[in-house]
Amino acid sequence: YKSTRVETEISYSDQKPGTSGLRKPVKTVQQVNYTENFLQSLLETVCELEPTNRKLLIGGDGRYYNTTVIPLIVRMAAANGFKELIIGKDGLFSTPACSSYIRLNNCVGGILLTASHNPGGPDGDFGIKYNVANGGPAPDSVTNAIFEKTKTRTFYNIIDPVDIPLNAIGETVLETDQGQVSVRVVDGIECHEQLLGTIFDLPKIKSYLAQNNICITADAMAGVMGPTVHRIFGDVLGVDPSHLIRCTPLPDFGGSHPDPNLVYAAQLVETMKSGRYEFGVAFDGDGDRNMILGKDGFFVSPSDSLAVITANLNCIPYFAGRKFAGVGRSLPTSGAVDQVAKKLGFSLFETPTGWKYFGSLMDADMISLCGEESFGTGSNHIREKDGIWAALAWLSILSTRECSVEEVVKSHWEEYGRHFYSRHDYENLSTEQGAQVMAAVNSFTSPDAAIPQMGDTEVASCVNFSYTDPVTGDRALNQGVVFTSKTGSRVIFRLSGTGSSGATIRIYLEFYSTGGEEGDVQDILNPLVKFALQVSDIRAISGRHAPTVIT
Ligand code: VG1
Ligand code: CO
Repeated sequence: YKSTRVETEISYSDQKPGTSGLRKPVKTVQQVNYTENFLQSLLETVCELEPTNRKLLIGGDGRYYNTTVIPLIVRMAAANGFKELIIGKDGLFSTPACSSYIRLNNCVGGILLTASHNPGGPDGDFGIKYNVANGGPAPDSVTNAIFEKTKTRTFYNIIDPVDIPLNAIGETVLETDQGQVSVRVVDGIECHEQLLGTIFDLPKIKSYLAQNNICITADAMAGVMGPTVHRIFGDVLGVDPSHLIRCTPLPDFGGSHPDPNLVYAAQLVETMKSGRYEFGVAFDGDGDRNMILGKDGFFVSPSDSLAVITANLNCIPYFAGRKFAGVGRSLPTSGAVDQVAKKLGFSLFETPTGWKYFGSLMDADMISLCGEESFGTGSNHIREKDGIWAALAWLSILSTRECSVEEVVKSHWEEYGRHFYSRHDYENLSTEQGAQVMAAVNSFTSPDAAIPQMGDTEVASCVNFSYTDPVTGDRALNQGVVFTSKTGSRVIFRLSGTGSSGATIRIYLEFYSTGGEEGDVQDILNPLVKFALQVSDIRAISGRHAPTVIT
């Protein structure tokens, strides 16, 4: 195979990776040289940062266009001096499985073709994300270096077309003018599955389910987790395959929006309401997110999930044998876990949104567990959030405590108080409208701004959140505007960094009660919603009367 340096006339100015990689409509990515422009910049950056290791993982969530781009990555990586390329069978590798594989097989990193929970198909989104040698998403310093190169690119390197059958496990050795390149197609599940087997007592969970006749169900939302769900829930835990739904990965996720929340995973919610199952879980397109439901559709908010797992570490064998370093949560994730950390004496870190900020804390052994309100939970076994890990963590708790999801959560609220929590998203505003809303709320950070009351309490502070990584010293500015009331309620505004066009404003609402308060979450949060509408003027600015999605 001969390599060629292809001179290009077009570079692109819009290839800045967001919260979790580059995400664009498929149609955008199909522009001339668009993918090549990004990939060459990425590959060069990797070679500059890591001069010797040339072993690269290539995986993805199975969405449309992945199988077109995978051979392109092989050809460009080979032409740029990479020596060992590992690809998941059928191009599939869930995000947590990628993280496991990179770590356990000493890869320099991995290119993950995923736009996670964004819809797929020819009219959907495409994504390219880079993970570094620790298995976690590339930090800002790396993605910024890639972005700088994309803006002025004039060439890319590529070898002659190759034919790698992605549906067969095995090795192909390419003889190139750069030397030999080994391309291996591997089972994308095995490594992750084995790792999970060392973390949990799966036989114990299996016998608990069998002995108590407990039915559980899982919905993979036609994303990449389906085959893993069949292996772990089906083969290992003995769940009848008829209870495992949407487990065949589809390029367009069956037309669904593969985001496991109450809106998009409505099918699972309905199934759970039948009362037939004690436990239900849904995963997103790339398998890193999870939604946990109990019998009759009892919803576990992701922020509570993190707090509950932290309070029940003794149910998970992995934590029994090691020192527990501390917990991390993203800024907008509720303070439920803070209460647990305080009581149990764990240190707590509040980071900007996005998993990449947890990686350095884990590498430095400062946190062992972390989570986000956006249905992400995980531990330091890898450097990504891990949907199936979260499901198994919950099943470990249920089988150790021998009680229901609802009992676990309600007893948690009794002990620690309850954080009523919701997120209101206004999707697809124009970029200008998004900027206007953020400017409106940001104006309250000025010391002489008069801030209205939040419900019947005064606002104690309004800050624009910035973060300094305690390990690397890296700074992240402008991560969200936070209003905190005198009683600890919070209203936070931020711009989403995963959309593929326009602007999405996320409004996070949190009210803490120790009084055993009950009732509809949205009703209880209503005074905070009113406050949010008042300070942001979002309805007038956007012309919208309601959020697009409430979770
Ligand atoms: C969203 C979530 C964030 C999550 C990110 C990636 O980002 O809010 O918590 O880490 O998606 O998740 P944003 O910038 O749109 O709010 V995933 O499952 O795409 O890898
Ligand atoms: Co995801």
